[in-house]
Amino acid sequence: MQPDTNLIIKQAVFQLNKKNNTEALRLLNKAVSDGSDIPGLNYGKAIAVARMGLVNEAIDLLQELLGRMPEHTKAHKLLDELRSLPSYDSFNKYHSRISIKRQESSPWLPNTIYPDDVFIVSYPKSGNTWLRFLLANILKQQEEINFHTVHNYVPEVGKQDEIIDNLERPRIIKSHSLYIREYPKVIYLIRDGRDVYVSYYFHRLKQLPVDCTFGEFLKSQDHYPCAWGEHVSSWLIRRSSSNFLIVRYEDLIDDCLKQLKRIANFLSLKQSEEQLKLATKKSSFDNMRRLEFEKGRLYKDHGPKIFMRKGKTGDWKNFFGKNEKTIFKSREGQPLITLGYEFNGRW
Ligand code: PPS
Repeated sequence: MQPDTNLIIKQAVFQLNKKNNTEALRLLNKAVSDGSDIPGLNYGKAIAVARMGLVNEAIDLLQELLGRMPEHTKAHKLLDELRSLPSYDSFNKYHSRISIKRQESSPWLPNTIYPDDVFIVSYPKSGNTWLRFLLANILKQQEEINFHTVHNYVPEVGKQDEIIDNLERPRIIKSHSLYIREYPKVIYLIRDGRDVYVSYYFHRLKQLPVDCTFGEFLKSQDHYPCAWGEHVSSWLIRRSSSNFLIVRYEDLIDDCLKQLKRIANFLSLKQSEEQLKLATKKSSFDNMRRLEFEKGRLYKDHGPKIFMRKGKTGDWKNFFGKNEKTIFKSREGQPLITLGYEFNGRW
């Protein structure tokens, strides 16, 4: 084992003792992806995910560990403890906010799940529609993809279930679900949480009291399906899995074609570079904005006034004063650092 990996594991134990579970899990996953093959790492991961309310995942980790180290007494003890919880559902109800969300997550499942299903998952306002346009433009090159037709090729779970039932396989489905293990293959789209909340504020403006400021919206619990940080943290558990791809909104802005190649590779799509280029052109901000203005969109009544609002990174700087920064940092400062948007809390 590299000395660096030793240090990472020490840091993970430190974070675990401080109950910084997301950070501990990130470090343990890093140790694994750096090549460390210590079965005992699963014990630390199991503690972290169990504390996050993901009991079944913790049980899986412990079983895997005990398969390799049957004499690990602490793992046996924790496994017994988790199994003796009154029931998974009651544990959810009383012990973990994340799990309560998971329990409510059946609306996030289509009628049937196939092993080749792909889910494009994101917290709201992270650029999901952009990704849907990109993929629909790859899959249906002869058709005009606009805000009325995109749902026919990349429908949203819970909203277009009938379309999903009749979709050609492998199906590509949009979702805003918190972590859910049933999704076989996932592209998880991430955007800087500060920009997300600004975009979300404008999305919700029609439903908010007329005098609601951005700061008030940020402070409220009125964020569906949860706070941004909770959403991204819940999905990081799958970070090192081979059927999980993280795409960043900021990278799409930077070099959309490069990201589309990564995505095409992940989905084993055989399109040529020219075809991918064309899809990025058809899904550019300006073209999607033109389509919104010329052709309109679904759900216009309760959605934002203008969906294609700015499409920029760093717009948060225009909306975050001292107060907004304090609110965000205290609630979601850590995931921002974990995801590499900041190095520390001094921003
Ligand atoms: S939703 O309602 O949750 O499905 O919203 P979502 O599609 O995830 O995110 C909407 C934001 O993505 C921006 N967007 C784009 N940015 C750059 N280029 C393209 N092509 C693009 N398409 C959508 C959209 O403008 C929203 O961000 P803001 O910051 O509000 O402009």
